[in-house]
Amino acid sequence: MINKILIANRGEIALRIVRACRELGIKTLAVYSEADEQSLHVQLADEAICIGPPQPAESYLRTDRIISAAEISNVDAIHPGYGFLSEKADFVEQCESCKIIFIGPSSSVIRQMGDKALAIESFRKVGVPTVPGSDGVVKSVSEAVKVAESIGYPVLVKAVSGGGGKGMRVAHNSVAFAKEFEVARAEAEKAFGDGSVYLEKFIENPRHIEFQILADKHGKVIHLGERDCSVQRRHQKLIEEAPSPFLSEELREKMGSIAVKAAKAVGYENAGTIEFLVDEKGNFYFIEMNTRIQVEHPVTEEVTDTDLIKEQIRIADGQHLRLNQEDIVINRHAIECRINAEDPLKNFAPCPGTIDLYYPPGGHGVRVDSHVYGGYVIPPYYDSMIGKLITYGRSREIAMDRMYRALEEFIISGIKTTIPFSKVIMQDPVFRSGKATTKFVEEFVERTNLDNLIQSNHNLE
Ligand code: MV4
Repeated sequence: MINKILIANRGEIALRIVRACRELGIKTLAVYSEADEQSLHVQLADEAICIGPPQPAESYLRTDRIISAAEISNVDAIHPGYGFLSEKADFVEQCESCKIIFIGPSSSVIRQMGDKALAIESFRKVGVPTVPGSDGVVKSVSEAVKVAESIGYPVLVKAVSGGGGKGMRVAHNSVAFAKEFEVARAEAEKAFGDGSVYLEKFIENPRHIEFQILADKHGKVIHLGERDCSVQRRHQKLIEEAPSPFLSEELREKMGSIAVKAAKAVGYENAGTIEFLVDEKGNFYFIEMNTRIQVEHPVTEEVTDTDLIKEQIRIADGQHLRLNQEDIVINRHAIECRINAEDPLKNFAPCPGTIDLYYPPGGHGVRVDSHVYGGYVIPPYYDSMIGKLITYGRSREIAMDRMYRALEEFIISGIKTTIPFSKVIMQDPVFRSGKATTKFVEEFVERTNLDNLIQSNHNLE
């Protein structure tokens, strides 16, 4: 039985985990850096231990200090949240050898899915549709050119250790290809210490649609439908929603059952996400599996009425999934806007500093997941997301109108945020029509006079 959990994270997700534990009657240990002493999760956890200076490499990534804290405080399990140690197979191995439950899949599945080419191969073998491309890693330029020619341009070179868009290069013809191939390999070597790359046909204007799955330790796997995360800027998601406005019920069922099949094939356990690209014609291709809880999990929670963090904990505790696939009936729509401390008028430059006023919105169909408050100082050491605003209702229309209303109500002063930007998107005809693809934000920024819109929409200061 899990009695106490160490939360190896910070910010809103750490607070989210504290809340789930409270409802389950599980004690919590927060570990925090010197920059996060005033954070809400530190104050709300039952115990807290400082694990070092602000820089992540000196605190949230220090596995030695985190394992020591776990042992001193006698915790049964560690919840890694997202980012930081959540997908570090070596850390999970350490937990396994110390008999501390890692709330997530096994180290071996994390390792397998962390190698993107191996993940694709594992799934392709069992009939999951993947993008036409190389059979795993391509070692030499001469071999790569041959494969690229047979795929047909444009071709994308991707890093095996990449993900989230890092180390990706597109080539539109054979002349450009040799150069992009070498650049991608050098970038991958520099960023990940692993220059291995693989090739895929470049899918133009895709949608990013990901399926949430839950798998218990007893072989039961279900999916909780999809999230559409097409509204991204430089591989940072800005707005996510569930269900996708693009999928037909037929396509949803097909992709969902394939996601379940994929998870079963690799012996997956705990919560996970199967990412697909979907083209204009409705062809879909597996690209990556995320072996963690994701930032955007609340939209799935709101449309399926589940608590994914609690489910993760119960699964890690060895309990049987109580949910059956038939229980997952989605008749609501949810949208999430990430609230980042960034200035949309200065190319989304981070804006750390002190939050002066903080009045979050409320009312029917509104959820705010955030660790901040009036007077909170946003440290400059971490990513700029300071919260998530989620709205939901019986239809997409209602969820969007509610989001606009909630954004309008949201007061955060003292720093710049992405709130006004999201407000403009909520009124945009392309977004409202449900036709946004991964090209949307770029095109939107180009055709929109943000100066005018943000000033006329945002009468704070
Ligand atoms: C692609 C692609 C087109 N074709 N793969 C970017 C992040 C990483 N998870 C995968 N990514 C892409 N892979 C093929 N074969 C286009 C993207 C892509 C993208 C994907 C999802 C969301 C936003 C994106 C923005 C640019 C490119």
